[in-house]
Amino acid sequence: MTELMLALDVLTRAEAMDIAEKTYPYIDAIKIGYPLVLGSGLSVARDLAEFDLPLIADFKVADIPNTNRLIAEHVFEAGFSGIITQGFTGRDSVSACVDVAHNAGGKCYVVTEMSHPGALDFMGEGVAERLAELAVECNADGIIAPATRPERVKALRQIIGSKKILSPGVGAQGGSAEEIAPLIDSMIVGRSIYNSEDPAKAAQSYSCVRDL
Ligand code: O7M
Repeated sequence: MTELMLALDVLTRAEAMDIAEKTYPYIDAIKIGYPLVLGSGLSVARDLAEFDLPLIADFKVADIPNTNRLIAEHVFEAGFSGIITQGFTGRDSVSACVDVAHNAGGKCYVVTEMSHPGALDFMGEGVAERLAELAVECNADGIIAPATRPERVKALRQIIGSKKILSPGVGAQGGSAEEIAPLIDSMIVGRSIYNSEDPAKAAQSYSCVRDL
């Protein structure tokens, strides 16, 4: 089954709680990042805990190992169950996030190739494969790979085996839910749900592709 992860990139706590309230029966996890946390504070994680879903911190952490560790400790103390880190900072920085996550009983995911067109300026074929290898070597729980390029997801799957693939880019960025669902473990969807006139119905429609 392909899970549905809501990218809750709204700007206020009130909007976040409203969208989560409407969609939680149809989603498997919530991902929040800078847009919501800078608008509402890290404590929004505690409010979202009421929906009893895995909560992933998407700060795409990208610093030296000590700073990564400090960031990751804040994240897990705040109540998140997972963290997303960049991989290009190298194995010691990635390992710092993985270690804190696993010590807290949480998960760590590594960005390999991003979903937008500009990602190919630096992160395309070759680099993404190396980042996926690094994710495996560092014992990360999975990778982020682009729903906008299913053929790249297939290539990265060869490297990571049964580790998780979390994939953004469906809907607003043009990726097809039906095409990507069989290739991944979790589909990350934001605007097509939270900007919809009926977020519950939109989430439900994405959750229908789960079993493809
Ligand atoms: O469905 P959208 O386009 O509104 O939102 C997609 C979400 O996925 C949004 O939170 C992005 O920041 C995130 N994302 C990408 O869109 N592309 C990537 O390559 C990586 C991410 C991401 O989640 O990285 C962890």
